[in-house]
Amino acid sequence: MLKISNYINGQLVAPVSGSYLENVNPAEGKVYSYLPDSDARDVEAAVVAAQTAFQSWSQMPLAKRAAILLKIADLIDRDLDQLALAESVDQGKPVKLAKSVDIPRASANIRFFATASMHVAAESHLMEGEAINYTTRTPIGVAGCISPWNLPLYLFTWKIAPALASGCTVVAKPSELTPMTAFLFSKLCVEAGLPAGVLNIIHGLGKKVGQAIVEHPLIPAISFTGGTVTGKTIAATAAPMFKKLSLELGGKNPNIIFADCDFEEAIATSINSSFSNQGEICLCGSRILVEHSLYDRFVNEFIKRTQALPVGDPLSETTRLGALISEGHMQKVLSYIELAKQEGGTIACGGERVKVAGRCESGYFAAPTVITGLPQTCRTNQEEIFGPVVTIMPFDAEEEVIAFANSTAYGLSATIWTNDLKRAHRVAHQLKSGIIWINCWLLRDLRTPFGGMKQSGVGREGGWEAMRFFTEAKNVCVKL
Ligand code: TXE
Repeated sequence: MLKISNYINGQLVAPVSGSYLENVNPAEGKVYSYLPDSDARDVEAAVVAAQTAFQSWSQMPLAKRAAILLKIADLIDRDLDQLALAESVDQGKPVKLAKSVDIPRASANIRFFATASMHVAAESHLMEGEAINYTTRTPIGVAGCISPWNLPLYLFTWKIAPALASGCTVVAKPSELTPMTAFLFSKLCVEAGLPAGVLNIIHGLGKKVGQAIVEHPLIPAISFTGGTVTGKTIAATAAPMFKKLSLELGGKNPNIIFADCDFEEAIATSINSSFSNQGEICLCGSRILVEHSLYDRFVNEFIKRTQALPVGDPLSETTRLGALISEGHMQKVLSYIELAKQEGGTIACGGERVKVAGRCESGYFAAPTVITGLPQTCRTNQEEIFGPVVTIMPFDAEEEVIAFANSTAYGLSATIWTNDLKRAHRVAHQLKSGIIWINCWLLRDLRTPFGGMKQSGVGREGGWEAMRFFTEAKNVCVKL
């Protein structure tokens, strides 16, 4: 069976411990490869390599640095089919989704930041007749990038691309649940001629490898996407060391449907925003709030379409929902459905594990689930489930739905469906979320700030926000 390697100082290497962890194909519930069970020793070797490489990488002419990154992006496109298949097998998502979204986005991330780096300009502030200030932005050094399992290569590249494009070198850790595409990516880096040590990828557990990266005194910046609980641990470790932190955490996003919306668009997009990637996207709208006069019609149609969604083999072209990431995660999702029942909710459809015949009979599949009849304050409506489970609740007034939408500890994204232009802006302005979509969902311009308020995170990614994160500003004041 394939053994995945770490990527340190330009070489594909085994972990120092010599130990490996099992990597499971979630659609089959079977081990299909092994990944390094790395520890602080591997991280140390990676940091030494990254520090050594920093000197030349940070000083390389921008166009040359960008050319290497663009070459990597081209190689991702060349290997689209192979990478999409690997992502689907490793993660459980439909291969069709990996091919149309995950992998194209990975190369787009790299291209976006590689070219952006050539457009960076310094700021200058003139103090009339007195002095001139100019501000330089220099790469911060070795950046630590820790990414999750839901959109593996997509989010891995979203973090490392701005770091590398800014001139930082990187020690990165993909999720131990989805190491495969990062491993294939490391081979593409070798092929593209990325200088040794510029990017180092260490596989293994969060508590060992992730923690060692966060604790390392020579890594001054940590960019993390994952759960809010892990985010808190990382912040607690990094804050006393005065590290720069970018945290993209969970969400419990409201999807607000006013009665004057375009019904067909609202319903079709809401099906996507509820169940894409099995609901394992931090931006999924998990609380659907529908204006009373439209409520019955919306719920009936939503349930009908949810029941028609094909759940099954991720490798089938017709599958809309593949497998959940792990048995543990599937149990967590199912336990929230039980909780919803205890809290007085009605399971309008779904609510159970799905058994898929044949190759996938032991896979971790759950039916897309719609729950009604719950109060806003219950745990089901307050906690992130991160699976194919949505609740639908009615509302009467605009002020009421704004209060409902803002009632959780999270504040990542929100969607508003209405044809009333003034109301759309008014509501958007009052929602405590970092990302608002009006009459659309997941329409992403990579230049825009990306991130959440409250417990959904700290800082913003995207565009210049990300480039600024990986650089240090220095102001130079010259007396005239
Ligand atoms: O993620 P973790 P988990 C949410 C979702 C999910 C919950 C828990 O609700 O059910 O989080 O998922 C690394 N120091 N999201 O536990 O642990 C880990 O190895 C440093 C939302 O699987 O946050 C992995 O690489 N790193 C989310 C990464 O953190 C540590 C996407 C994320 O894993 C670490 C995923 C430590 N102490 C889950 N412990 C989103 N925002 O999109 C773990 N890691």
